Amino acid sequence: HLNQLKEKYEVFMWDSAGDPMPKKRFLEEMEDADAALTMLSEKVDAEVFEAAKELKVVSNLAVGFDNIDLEAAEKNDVIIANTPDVLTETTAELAFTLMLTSARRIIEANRELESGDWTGWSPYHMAGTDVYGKTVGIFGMGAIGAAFARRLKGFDCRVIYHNRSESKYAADLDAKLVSFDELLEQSDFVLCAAPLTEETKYKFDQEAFGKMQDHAHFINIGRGAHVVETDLKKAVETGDIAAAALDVYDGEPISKDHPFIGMDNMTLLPHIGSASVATRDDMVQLCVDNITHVLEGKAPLTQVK
Ligand code: 8YV
Repeated sequence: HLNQLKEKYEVFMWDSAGDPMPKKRFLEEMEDADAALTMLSEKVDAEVFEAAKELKVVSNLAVGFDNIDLEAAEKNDVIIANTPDVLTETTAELAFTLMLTSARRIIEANRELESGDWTGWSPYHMAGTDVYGKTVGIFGMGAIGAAFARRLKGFDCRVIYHNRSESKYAADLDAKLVSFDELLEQSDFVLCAAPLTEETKYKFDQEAFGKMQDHAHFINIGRGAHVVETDLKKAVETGDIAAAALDVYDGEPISKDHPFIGMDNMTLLPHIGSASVATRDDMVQLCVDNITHVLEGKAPLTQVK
């Protein structure tokens, strides 16, 4: 896909698998750039928009765009595009994987086996909890939340959700809109699938975890900054909640010294929500198409409002 850009335009590429691009270098590269294809690791803030005099479009390889200062983009007349829809089912699958992994203590069980500590069978050995028939609360019933909820139907779950208002995605799902407190109090599993905004930032704090049931599992595929991580650690340690399953962290990547590492009732993944080969192909293609559309004077396919 990137070759399509190289055929038409002069392209500078930073190896994103290595160290993140230093801010100074980013600013230099952006000085005469017409377009930028960015990821979460690039903070596209007011300073970048001021420096990028030729910039017409920022095409973000993600559905989320909390790494981009939308106000500064608008002020500088730069179009922002993202990659919604193409990653919906893949990300919902990962959320489901996290929920089942946490419920059935898969990481803990695998650790036991691999460390040679599996000594025999007993009735409650590695006994987890069922998802079948449970109440599942979704914080952020957008496209991904709804795709997750559709999967819950096969598990005969009761689905409740919290949004600012009725979600257009919830109509055929038999999912009930509830207050944030009701979501916390009633759910056996809570999934955070919301976009990160000023309103949703650090929404899951000590008070929120305190309201959850002590057997409840918390799953996060949104953003790490939805959660006060020290509060989550305490909640899991003290038994305020049973377990957490996370794909995202407040400050990524995390190292092996992160306080969550090694905890039995934590399922931890390195932000791979949308990481299937087919979906990543689609995301990159959409990013490229969004750039070419704008540079050819057309509207991008998926513009951030
Ligand atoms: C991206 C994501 O892969 O879409 C999002 O918002 O978090 C992931 O799908 C990640 O942001 C890399 O840029």
